[in-house]
Amino acid sequence: MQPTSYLLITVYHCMALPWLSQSEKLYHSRDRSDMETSTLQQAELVTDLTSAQDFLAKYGWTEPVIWDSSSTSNDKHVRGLQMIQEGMSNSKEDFAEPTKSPTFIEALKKFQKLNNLTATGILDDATINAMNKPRCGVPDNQISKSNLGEETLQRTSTNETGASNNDTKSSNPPKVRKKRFLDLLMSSDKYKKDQEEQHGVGGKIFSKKLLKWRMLGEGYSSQLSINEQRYVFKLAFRMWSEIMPLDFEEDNTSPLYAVDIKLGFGTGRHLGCTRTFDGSGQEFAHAWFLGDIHFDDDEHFTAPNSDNGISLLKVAVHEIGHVLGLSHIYRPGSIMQPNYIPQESGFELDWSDRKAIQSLYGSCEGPFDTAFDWVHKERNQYGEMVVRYNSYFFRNGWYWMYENRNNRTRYGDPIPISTGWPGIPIQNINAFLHVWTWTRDATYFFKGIQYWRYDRDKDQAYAQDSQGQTYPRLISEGFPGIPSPIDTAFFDRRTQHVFFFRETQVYAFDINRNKVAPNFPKRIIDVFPAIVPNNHPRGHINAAYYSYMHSSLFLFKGKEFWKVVNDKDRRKNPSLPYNGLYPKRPISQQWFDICNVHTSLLKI
Ligand SMILES: [Ca+2]
Ligand SMILES: [Ca+2]
Ligand SMILES: [Zn+2]
Ligand SMILES: [Zn+2]
Repeated sequence: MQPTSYLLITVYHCMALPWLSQSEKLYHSRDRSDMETSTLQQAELVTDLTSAQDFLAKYGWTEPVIWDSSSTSNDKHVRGLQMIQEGMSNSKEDFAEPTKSPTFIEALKKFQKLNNLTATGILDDATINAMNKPRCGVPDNQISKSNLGEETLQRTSTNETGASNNDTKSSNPPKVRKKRFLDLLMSSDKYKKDQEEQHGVGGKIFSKKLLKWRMLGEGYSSQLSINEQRYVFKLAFRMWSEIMPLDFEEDNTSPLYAVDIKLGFGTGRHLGCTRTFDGSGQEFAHAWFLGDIHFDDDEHFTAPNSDNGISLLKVAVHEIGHVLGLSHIYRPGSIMQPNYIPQESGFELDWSDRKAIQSLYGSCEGPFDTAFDWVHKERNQYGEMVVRYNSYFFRNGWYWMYENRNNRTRYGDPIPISTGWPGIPIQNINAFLHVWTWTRDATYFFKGIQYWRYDRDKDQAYAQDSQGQTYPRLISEGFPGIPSPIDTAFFDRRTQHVFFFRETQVYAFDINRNKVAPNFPKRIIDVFPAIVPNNHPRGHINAAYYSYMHSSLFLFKGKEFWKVVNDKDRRKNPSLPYNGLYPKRPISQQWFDICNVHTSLLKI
C-alpha cells in the first residue's frame, strides 16, 4: 500500500470513530520513521568532551538512569515514564565546560577504572575508544522507579483524580491524556501493580516459573531468516533455563498482554519504544527489566558460529539476562559485560552469570528418579587399561550427564532418555544397578515389576543377552525373593550384595548364591543408622547413588541427600557407625545446575 493512501484511510477512520478513546493499534512510530527503508545510518561516535558527557549521562555514569518497565506503543503510562527519565537526566549539573565539572570527572574516572584504563579523569584516546565499542543500550547504572521513595508517591497521590484511578484499574487500555510529571510516576506504579496482579510479576524478578515469549512479526530481522531468528532465541532462552529454575515457552497464540517477553528488531525509532536506536555501530540492543527486548536492525547480526558480525545468540542471551533482572557485570567471561566481545567458539554462561541469576531465582533442586556412575574401561595413552566413569541423573523422561570436574551438567543437557538410552522405558525409571565382580559385569534398569539389561557395547538394551536370557524380565524371576516395584538399588562390592530398597525396608541380595541374604529384609534405619538422632530419610528413598568421585554412597530423597559413612571416614573417626548416615544436606549444594528445560525448547 502506498503511504499516501494509507494516511488517507487512517484519517478517514479517525473521523469516523471516537478514536481518542481507542488504543493505538499500530506498532510503528506515528511519523513512520521506522518504516523507511534503511540506508544504513551510522551511529554518532564519541569524539569530544560534549559527546563523552552525553555518553556518561546516557549510560548512568553521572547518575543512575531510571530503567524499568517495558514500553510498547500501548503502554502510555510507561511512555510517560520516559519523560520522567529525560526530565531527571536534564536536572544534572549543566557545566558549559565538562573538564571543570567534578561530576563529569568522577564519572569519567569510574568509567576508566571499570574498563581497565588508568583512572586519570582526562578524556584520552583510549577512553574514547572504550566508549565507542559496540555495547548494550541498558545503562550501566540504573535504578528501578520502585526504589524511588514511598513518601514521594504518597505525597503525589492527593493530586491523583478519581477518574484516572479508575482508568488504570480497568482492563481497557489506558486513555491518552496529558499528565503532570509526578502523576505519571504514580500511574506508572499503579499500572505496574495491576500488571503484577495479572501476570504474577513482583519486585525486580518474575515470581512465576513459566515465562512466555514471542517474536514480534512486525519486528523481524531483515538480515536473518525467521527460522534462524527463532532458533537463536530458543537457544538463548534454553541456555538460561539450563542453569535456573525458570522455564520459557514460545507462545504465538495468546493475546499480546499475556506474553511476558516480546522480542523484535527495529531501526531508529522502533516498535513504539521510548528509546531510539542510533544507527550502525555503538548500541546493538536493549532490554527492559521484566519486559521486552529490542535489537538494532542497523547492526550486522549473524547466526551462531559465523566468523563476522555480531552474534545474535550472544546478544540475545545478554538481553534475556536483563529481562530476568540482571544488571551489567564487569567481569571477564561474563555474558553480562556491557560491551560485545567477539565470539569465541561455543560460548556458555560462566560461573559469575550462574551465581548472579541464582542469587535472584535460587538453584535447581531435586528430586531425581535415579542417579548413577556409568563405569567403563578403556586404554589410556600408555596402553594401560583404566576405569573411567560418567555420572548421570534421571528425572521423568530426561537425563543429565554431570561433569564432576567442572561441577556442573554437560552443556546442552537434559536430553530425552529415549535418545540416550535406547530400549529402556522412556520415563520414570525406578533404579539403575551395576553388578561388578571378577566374573560378572552387567548393568540393569528397573521399572515396575520388570528390569532390563543394557548392552554397553552396542549402547542399547538387550533383547537377549549372551546367556540366552530375554528382556525385559520379571524382578521376581531374576532376583528371587525381591518384591517389586523397588525404590532404588545399589551393588556393594565389599559384601557382593545388591541392596534393594522398598518403602522402609532394605533387602540384601547375595548374587553368588542368587538369594536374599539371611535375616533380610531389615529396616533401612537399622542397616543405615542415623549419626544424628532423627536425621534420617526412614523410607521411600529416591536413589542410592554410589559416587566414584566421592568414593561414597549417597541416599537421595526429595531435595536432600544423606552421605553414608565410608571406610575412609571410619579410619579417621572410628566411633562412626558402619554405614551411618551423616545429617542431610540439599542436593543442590553438592551437585549444581541440574535444571529442567521446557519441552518447547527441547526440540532444538
Ligand atoms: Ca547501533
Ligand atoms: Ca528411584
Ligand atoms: Zn546490557
Ligand atoms: Zn526499544
